[in-house]
Amino acid sequence: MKTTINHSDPVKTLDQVAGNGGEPQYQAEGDIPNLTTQQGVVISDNQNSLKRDPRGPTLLEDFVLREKITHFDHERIPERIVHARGTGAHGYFELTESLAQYTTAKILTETGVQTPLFTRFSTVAGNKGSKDTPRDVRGFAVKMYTSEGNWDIVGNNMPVFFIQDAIKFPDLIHAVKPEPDRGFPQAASAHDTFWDFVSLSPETFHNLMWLMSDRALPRSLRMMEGFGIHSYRLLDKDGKSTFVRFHWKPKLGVQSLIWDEAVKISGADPDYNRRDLFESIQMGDYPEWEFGVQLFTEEEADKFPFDHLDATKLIPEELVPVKIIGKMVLNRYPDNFFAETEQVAFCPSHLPNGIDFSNDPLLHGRLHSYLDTQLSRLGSPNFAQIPINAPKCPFASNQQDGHMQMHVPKGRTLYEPQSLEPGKPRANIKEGFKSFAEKCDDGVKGRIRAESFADHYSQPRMFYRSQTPAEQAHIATAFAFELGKVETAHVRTRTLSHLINIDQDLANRVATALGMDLPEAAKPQAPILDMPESPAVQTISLSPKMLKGRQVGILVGAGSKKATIEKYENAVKAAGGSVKIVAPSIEVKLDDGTTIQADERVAGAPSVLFDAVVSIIMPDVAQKLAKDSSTLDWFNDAFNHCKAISYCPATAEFILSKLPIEKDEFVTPLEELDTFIENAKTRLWEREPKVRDLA
Ligand code: HDE
Repeated sequence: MKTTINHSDPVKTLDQVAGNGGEPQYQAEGDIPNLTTQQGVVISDNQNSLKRDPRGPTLLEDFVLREKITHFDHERIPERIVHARGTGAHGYFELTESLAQYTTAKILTETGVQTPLFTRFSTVAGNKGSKDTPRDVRGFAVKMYTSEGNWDIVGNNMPVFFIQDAIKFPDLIHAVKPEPDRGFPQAASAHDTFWDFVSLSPETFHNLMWLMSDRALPRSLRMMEGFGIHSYRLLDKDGKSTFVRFHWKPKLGVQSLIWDEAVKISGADPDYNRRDLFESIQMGDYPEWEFGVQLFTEEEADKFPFDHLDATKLIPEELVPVKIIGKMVLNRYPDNFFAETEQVAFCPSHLPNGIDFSNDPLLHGRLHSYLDTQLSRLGSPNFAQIPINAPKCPFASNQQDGHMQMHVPKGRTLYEPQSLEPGKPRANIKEGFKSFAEKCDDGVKGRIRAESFADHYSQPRMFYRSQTPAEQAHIATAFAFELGKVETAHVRTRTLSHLINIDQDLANRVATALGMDLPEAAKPQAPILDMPESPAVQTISLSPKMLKGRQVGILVGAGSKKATIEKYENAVKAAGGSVKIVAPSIEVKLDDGTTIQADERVAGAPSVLFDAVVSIIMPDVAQKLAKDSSTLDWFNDAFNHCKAISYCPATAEFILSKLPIEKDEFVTPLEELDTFIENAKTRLWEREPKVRDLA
């Protein structure tokens, strides 16, 4: 609650220059610096172009106007082909347990050192201006500026990918992006071309299960797990290899939105996730993740009932536990979105000596793609010189010329070997990057998919069967929603034919919701296994019961009791949560005569933006608000989204009485503050089947 209201305008008084059509002039004065052209020439008038006569024409001679407009015309660069919409933050990585036994990479062996990093989160399908909360995979890309060169872990918030071979990637993306003839839908997989492609590519079904689950609707970027997905190698000083998969585990646990909530948030606040990241860093509540590794040998991998080189397979944490060895803290929001978040260039091929690639064919395609895409996005082979991309360790290469060289390199030679400049950098066989000396069997060249990649249903089955009943219902409902948007009947039927192989119950639920008969099951290419359940793939059980990171909306109005508002505010904050005050107006006079500034008007801050809601209003305000549909939605949605509601007598009498809100244990009167605080830490999932027709 902000109690001080300051009505004075902080902008300095402006000089009004007479005789200029009444247009005000904003002139530098005192300690305000001069505005200049890009060449440093001081600009005298930034409001009027140069004219032959006050009423025109405008003169071509006006270099100030032309420079300004020309720069403006070129202010956009191509957005990323995928992952166009994103946000990021600076922070650091700190190793807590050394992996010296497995690798020579200092970032994984020197404990206690804080390595600077930049992390960018993104959605995949939508364009740069799309919403934050579609049903989608989220990108989770981390660039660590290690003392031995940049290390980019370019991962996602799901541990598997849709396809096994890079050659299918352009088709996957063309299928999910807006359909080429009509140019829609934006940021949505719920359309024919996507389901047509995936139902013809059964390898996609494991990732589809994750996409239809709550993991595709993160409540906050701070509440997402991150996965490097592919197997990589760690190499020790003797060149011995250990396979590794990388994991980021959020300190706030994994928390998700409900689909109906996500849909409404996309209208109320399309920047929901990026605002949350910005605000949490501004508040000093720094997002944090543990860094973990799954380590395994080639011999162990040979015994897995799947091929770990196949990116559509996860390694169950119950089979190979995640060993926590470090942490990431994000503690600084970028100063400039374009310079940093937009220009950051991640490449899975950026890694220091001691870490190496596996033979995952999807990874190999990526090693080409990212460098290639930077050339067209950033427009120059010198993109590594942009501050956000530049290594923070010494670097020297013979790649010098090209667009936008920012340095002035010295010397006569630009080649190696050379003998004219003995002091110039050379390769170093001891410290330099070494690839794993892999023995290659006599193979047969060809466009071949390994037999060991043929099982497409066992892991999706494990995923579904590992979920809680609420999550299984969400998955089935999401399939029904998406397929409900598919116009072509045979695409829906084909999708059902795969779901039968995953789980009969799932297939039945989706078919019933669509009113369709089940077709014959698709023919599996390999036996389907009943793998042990893996609780680690759930969402709800990974959501800790806590208020930290969660936000409570308090509805107040004229005459509301200041002492009660403060009591609630303090209790929420003491439990680690944050508060936003919502009111019918921005300035609100309370019972003690003081005026406070609300954070939002009720019409601009629907309850979908909060994790729990409180209402402290007087009878006259309640009577008025009872006629306002956005206020009625405020309570109705909070109830339908299984949230805790704390109400005052006036709210109960004039508002709740009009709504189909059942007073269950999460709908409590104001006096029960402690109960509300406990409830606000979670959702009442048992309420969901009463308010929503789940598949
Ligand atoms: Fe990407 N991906 N990808 N991807 N990807 C890009 O690179 C690509 C894949 C991921 O915040 C592009 O700079 C191919 C898997 C993230 O800037 C592009 C294949 C995973 C980001 C590209 C994949 C990812 C990208 C577009 C199949 C998880 C955003 C812009 C072989 C492990 C990074 C860019 C950021 C971005 C290609 C598959 C994650 C076109 C060809 C698997 C997080 O190069």
